[in-house]
Order: sequence, then structure tokens, then C-alpha cells
Amino acid sequence: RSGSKFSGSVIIPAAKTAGRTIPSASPSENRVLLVVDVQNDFCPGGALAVPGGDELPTIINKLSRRFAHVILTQDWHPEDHLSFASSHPGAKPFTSVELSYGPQILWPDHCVQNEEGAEFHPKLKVEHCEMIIRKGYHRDIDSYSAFFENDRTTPTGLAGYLRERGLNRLFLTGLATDFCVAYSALDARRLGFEVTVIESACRGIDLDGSLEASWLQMEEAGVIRA
Ligand code: VGL
Ligand code: ZN
Repeated sequence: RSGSKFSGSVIIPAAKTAGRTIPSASPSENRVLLVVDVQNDFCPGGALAVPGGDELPTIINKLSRRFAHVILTQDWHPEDHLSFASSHPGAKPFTSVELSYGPQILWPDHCVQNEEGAEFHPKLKVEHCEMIIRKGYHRDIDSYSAFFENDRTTPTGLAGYLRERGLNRLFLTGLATDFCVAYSALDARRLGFEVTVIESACRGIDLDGSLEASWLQMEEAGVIRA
């Protein structure tokens, strides 16, 4: 429009967090940091504690300042979720059962909706996080991946969000390396995204060698291990 003092582009000042400049999101910025399940129950003292999980908030806070786009995931189960051993009379945690969609490991009750265990770790501070995607809220099906529930077909909507916004280079961090991080990374590759897993910003559960097995699978699928 003639007479406007703006000539097409608008300069938006970069947001500031803890004295460090966060890159402002230019339309060409296609990198996104995905922070998987950094919640109380996955940290020492929690119901399904991952060793070293409480080391991640500081690491991820710092890392996040290099990303204009950050998305968090939150494991978010109803109290009678079918992935809980307590929902299967006589069953013990860390054993496996056959559900309609295949084998499912049974876990201690964890990340129950609206309880403290489901909250993000109090030291995790990513003010510019643009979306929180909850998963595992359908009683009858678990969801390790941020993209699909454990039937590997019911979508969470994350792929659509990323595609619509042109965010096609994913950097994964969080808990647990060998479950929710690995499943998310593998699905993201299957969907055609570029995927880097930042090993120093992840921690694993390692059930029966699951940590090494998940790295093998990820590397075979073309995930970049950084
Ligand atoms: C997870 C087991 C059960 C994870 C979530 O975040 O890796 N693992 N629910
Ligand atoms: Zn869970």
C-alpha cells in the first residue's frame, strides 16, 4: 500500500530469556527443538524415574535458547490407563502383555492427569515454547511417540502442525531415550522429517538392553546421533 512506512517486512525484536537472545522466528527457520516428557515422574523421586533425568532441565533450558521453535510433549494418562500394571490384576510392572495393538510393557502408575507427577520438572524453563502436545490420554492405548499412538496409526496431530509451519528439521531431547524419544525419532523419519537426537540431552530407562537396541534402530532409520 502506497504511503505506508512499512515496506513488506516487519522487524520483530528478539525475545529475551535469562539474558540470552532467542532467535526470532523468520519464515525460513525450519528447525524445531522437541523436548520429550521432562516430567516429575520420569525424574529421580518420581514413579518411573529415569536415572539422571533431573540433569536435563538445565541442559535443555540452555539448548532451547538456540531455537526459535520449541515444542514440549507431556505424557498424560487417565488414572486407569491400560499401560499401568495396576490395571491388570496380578500383573507386575516391567512385564509385557498382549493388547489389541500388540505387545505392551506394563509400567508403574505414572503421569496421571493433573497430578504432580505429570507436571513438567520445576527447573524446566522454556518460556518461548510454542506448543505442548499431550499423549497417552486414551485409556485403551499407550502413546510413546509424539506422532502416533502405540498402534502406530492413530496420529497425535504433531506431523500436521510441523508440516503446515514448514518445520522439517527436528532436534530431539528428553526422556526416555529408548522409549518416547526413540519412538518419536523413528516415526519422524518414517514421515520424512530430518531428525537429530541430541544424546547429551536425553536419558534412558534401559530395560533388557533396550537402550542399545533403540540406538541401532535409530541409526538404521537415518537418525543423526549428535
Ligand atoms: C515413557 C514409558 C511409559 C517415556 C512414557 O516417556 O519414555 N516411557 N510412558
Ligand atoms: Zn506413559
